[in-house]
Amino acid sequence: MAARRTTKKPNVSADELKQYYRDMLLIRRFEEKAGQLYGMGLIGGFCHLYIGQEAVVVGLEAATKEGDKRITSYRDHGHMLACGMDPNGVMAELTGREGGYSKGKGGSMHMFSKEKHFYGGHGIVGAQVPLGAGLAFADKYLGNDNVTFTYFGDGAANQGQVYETFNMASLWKLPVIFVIENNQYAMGTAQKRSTSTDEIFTRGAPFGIPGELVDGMDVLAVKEASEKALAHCRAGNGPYILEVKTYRYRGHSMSDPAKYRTREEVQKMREEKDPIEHVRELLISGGHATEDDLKAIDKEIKDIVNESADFAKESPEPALEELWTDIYADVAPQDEA
Ligand SMILES: Cc1ncc(C[n+]2csc(CCOP(=O)(O)OP(=O)(O)O)c2C)c(N)n1
Ligand SMILES: [Mg+2]
Repeated sequence: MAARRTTKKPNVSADELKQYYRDMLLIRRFEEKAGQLYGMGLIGGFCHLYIGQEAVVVGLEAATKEGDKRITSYRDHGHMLACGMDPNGVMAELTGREGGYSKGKGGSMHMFSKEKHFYGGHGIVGAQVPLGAGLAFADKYLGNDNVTFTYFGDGAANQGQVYETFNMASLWKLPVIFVIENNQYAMGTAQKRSTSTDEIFTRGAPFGIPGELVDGMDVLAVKEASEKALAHCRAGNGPYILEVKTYRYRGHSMSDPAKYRTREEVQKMREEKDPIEHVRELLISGGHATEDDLKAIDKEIKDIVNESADFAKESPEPALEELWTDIYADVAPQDEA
């Protein structure tokens, strides 16, 4: 492994560090498996992998409490796993099976979990941003101290509705953290070709929303930023922006050969900035884990992912009649059993 940046000493326990390793590895291996199943024709439609970006969601989730909410774009498998959704249900949704979170009718971009406060999964770029502010509005209205994480990409950050949302969120002091997952590309367009500034986190300034830049390849830096942003929101100070700089190793989606960047660029990131390798090094060099301990974790994760793939293959296709269910909300809530 090539030399990488140093980070300050971890200010978390060995157990927490191991948990981040486990959580990031679960996302990595899950996504690799999803890529394989896609290649085998078992997953169809759109499928956007999160490989490379794992430290973003794991670091942010590490500081949350029960009741906090999350909403994101189509690159959503990592967010679901990090908030505790069942890998079997996520994988089975990818293969379009009955055991999936949307009974096999939603696919990669359309899964939800009320229990884990995960509100999707949205295919329209930027659409989840005003919805995220709406979720935060509900919590403010109810008078609790929950916070909503509203994730979107560097490309989405150029959308008009983002700024309408910034305005209202600031005006109403909504408890929302806008997380800009800056993976430096919007489909095939590099940030410098599409975006007027390389400091997207400053774009809340005209609305009075503080923002900061975070190293998204360092789970500890992300967790620290999450704690600060959460404290700001829970204290009733309104929204906060975190621009989390990261990188996706794979193409935009499974159908993208990623010809707009060089292999060397990707390789360099993998070798010098990989977020999982980073925590592995901290664990070993700090004497918190041995190679054998990490091997045992790798095996544990592999088993979970293999089980999810088996479940996703064995779960039946949705019955034909299911085509006509879950479409219109024609039942008043009190009529539902
Ligand atoms: C309103 C809208 N315009 C265009 C698209 C096509 N599209 C899908 S993803 C994407 C790029 C978004 O990039 P970014 O926000 O950086 O997110 P990333 O894919 O990098 O996570 C585009 C243009 C879309 N889905 N919705
Ligand atoms: Mg992007």
